[in-house]
Amino acid sequence: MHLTTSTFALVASTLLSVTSAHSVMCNVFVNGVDQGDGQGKYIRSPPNTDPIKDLTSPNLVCNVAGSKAVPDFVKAAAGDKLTFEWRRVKRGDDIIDPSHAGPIITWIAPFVSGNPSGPVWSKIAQDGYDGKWAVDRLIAAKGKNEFTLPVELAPGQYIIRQEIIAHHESHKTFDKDPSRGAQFYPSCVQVEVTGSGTKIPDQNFDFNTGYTYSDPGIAFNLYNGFTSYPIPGPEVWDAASASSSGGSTGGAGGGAAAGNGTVGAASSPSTLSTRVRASRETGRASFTRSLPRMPRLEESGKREKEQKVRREAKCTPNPLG
Ligand SMILES: [Cu+2]
Repeated sequence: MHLTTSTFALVASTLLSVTSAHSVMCNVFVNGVDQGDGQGKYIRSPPNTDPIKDLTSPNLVCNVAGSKAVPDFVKAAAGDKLTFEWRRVKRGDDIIDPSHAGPIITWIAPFVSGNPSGPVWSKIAQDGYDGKWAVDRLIAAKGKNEFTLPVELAPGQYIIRQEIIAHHESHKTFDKDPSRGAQFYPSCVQVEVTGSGTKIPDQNFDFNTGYTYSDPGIAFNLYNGFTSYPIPGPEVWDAASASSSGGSTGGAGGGAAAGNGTVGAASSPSTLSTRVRASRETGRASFTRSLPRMPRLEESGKREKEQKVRREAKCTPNPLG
């Protein structure tokens, strides 16, 4: 089969627009106050903006760099309004290609320095489709998605994971056709919560088992005259009705056996973060490593290339506003 030059150009430009049409979270606002560029600082930023499509991958949780803690935490109080900003590469760019129709879902889990995989997540916000998609609203809001931290949330360190799920290729699923499938753009932010709340999120959702290729909110056909969209996962966590964390038996994140005969937890820590840390360190040695060093320029060429991508994806303030 012969392709004309113009066909080649069309194909090339289509590929280019697709590969450059992704999005990445850049920074966070707390009650409208910009917390500054968060990439690699308080956001576990991936080295590129490629989507995750394999539902069994550990990268589905916090993207490809999600198992590495970053140095900083966003400080916010329970009840504060958080705004997460997404951009294609950097501030001042476009947001995300409108073809990437889909929901934006926000989750929380107790902080761990490693990959927060397993049944530790609770949904705290979601936006799907009501004639317009969450992604349409994201674009209209110049890349910003707002939600409120539950006022009942117990103080401590958490990871807040926000994902865009793009459905432009999810009429086929990744397990059947790896060139297709729902595209997940997960981004994880380290947040230290203050306040006098007492509730620890307890939905215990596990992305690697809770999200499936048969889920109608994942195997979703955008080109079939749909009128509604079932957002995947549980309903938003009902903090007001959740049981309080007070008392020595309140294991954070569900299944964590905090305080059960382990040295680190013996003193009945008073905050979520210390309790979680105690159970992790005593139960799972792999989580006890110290904070990772930042990538170094003099390391391998591959690392340099990743660094270059990361630098290009940095959210430098836009001088034009
Ligand atoms: Cu994309």
